[in-house]
Amino acid sequence: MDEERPDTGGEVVERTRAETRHPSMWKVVLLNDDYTPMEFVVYLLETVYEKSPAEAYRVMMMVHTQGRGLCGVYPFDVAETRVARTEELAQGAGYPLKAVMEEE
Ligand code: TYC
Repeated sequence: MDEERPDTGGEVVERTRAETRHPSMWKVVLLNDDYTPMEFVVYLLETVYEKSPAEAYRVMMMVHTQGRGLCGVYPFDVAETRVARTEELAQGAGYPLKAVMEEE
């Protein structure tokens, strides 16, 4: 018999253990390139990622100097939407800017 699912003789057994699993969170990480203007990256961080001007500048400089920087941590759908919006705006402006999602 399967130990995980004891034979209950057809009875429905209620689970009493609290459900402790929760949906994973996703990091949105912005990547550096040589072409996207710094002002555009700051604008994007302010509008798409709701950063203050100072925080947007800090994240932009982190990406510029370290190659990558954290924009935020979100549920999957929110992260996906922000990455898509980032690439839409960048592509529309003719810049190669990329953002990626990483599961926490
Ligand atoms: N490295 C770019 C430049 O010198 C600026 C930049 C910053 C580009 C952050 C992308 O995610 C980025 N113009």
